[in-house]
Amino acid sequence: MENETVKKQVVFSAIQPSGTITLGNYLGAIRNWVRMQDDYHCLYALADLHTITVRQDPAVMRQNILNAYASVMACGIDVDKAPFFIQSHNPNHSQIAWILDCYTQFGELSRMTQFKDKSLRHADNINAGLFTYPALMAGDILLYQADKVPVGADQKQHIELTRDIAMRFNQLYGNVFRIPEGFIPKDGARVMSLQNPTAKMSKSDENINGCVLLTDPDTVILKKFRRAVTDSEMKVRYAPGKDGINNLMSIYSAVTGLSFEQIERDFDGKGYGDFKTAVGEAVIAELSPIRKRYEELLKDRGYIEECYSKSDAFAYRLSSRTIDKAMKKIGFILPKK
Ligand code: ATP
Ligand code: LTN
Repeated sequence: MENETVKKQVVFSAIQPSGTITLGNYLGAIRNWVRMQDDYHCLYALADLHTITVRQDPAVMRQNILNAYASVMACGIDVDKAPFFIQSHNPNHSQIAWILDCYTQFGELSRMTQFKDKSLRHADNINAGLFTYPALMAGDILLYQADKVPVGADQKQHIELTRDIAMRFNQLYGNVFRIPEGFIPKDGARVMSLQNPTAKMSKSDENINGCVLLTDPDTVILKKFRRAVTDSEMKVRYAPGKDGINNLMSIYSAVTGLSFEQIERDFDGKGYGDFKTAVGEAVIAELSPIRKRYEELLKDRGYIEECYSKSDAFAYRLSSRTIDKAMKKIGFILPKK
């Protein structure tokens, strides 16, 4: 009874359809999206507007959007509890992004590590969108008055900036935006590449062996773990400098719930080969049912359309309240409804 009177907090997060969803995206973000569905008012988005900061092939992009939508659903999102919409279907996102651009400083955007990384990787196309990307992301979150934003550790800096923008706006105009907090998991917040364990596992990594995809068949997952780069010590223990083993232990701990001490005890006297196989099998146990649901969902385009259409409408209604309020406070005259 007491619980019913406590207002549920709002959760918002999004993922870019920039390629096939990875084990990193799942452990760092989507697994928490699913876990939070019952205890919060959750709302999730496919951040397709963000993906055009990097040049996309139109046909591939269309396919990526549908595939990413189906993948996230397959992880266990129930759109009746947690609407999952497509960002570009709600024009309030582009609208708020422009507004927030005017409340975000050049210096702040210049300090974003993701901007620095991506401009190095795409030196031939350092466009204005890549630079102002964090203001679009801030708008996504602030439109829904979110309290919590479940993301991986790499997004922490963007969430901090979102808070700063919201506080700056509120200071000028009163209480328009709720100040959100990042919600970063204890394990799995930063899954590293299996081939280069000092770099983040990423959808857009060229080295396909470093990256475990949600769509990889079981045999491929096992092969990728067996080939994972490790050190020459041959002892399963978590220690500075053992990036490869530390990453495998973090993944194993995130999927089995075992502590590092327990893992060290269980693999005492065993080699890396046994450990890599165990990690691969534990990941297969987690991902294989998701892949099967994903394959089923992809066959039902009508159902996918139904899910995003009702989510789009919900997101539009909810976000219109915030955008109207923000625009009025700034001094715009709203159109007659
Ligand atoms: P891209 O390679 O296109 O930059 P990405 O794989 O980094 O994409 P995003 O769509 O930017 O994925 O991120 C979606 C969510 O997944 C975010 O919450 C992000 O923090 C999380 N995430 C991404 N990579 C990892 C990772 N290696 N470990 C943990 N979480 C991650
Ligand atoms: N920038 C994010 C994706 C994203 C996002 C958001 C995450 C776009 N809008 C709003 C949380 C909240 C990324 O993961 N690279």
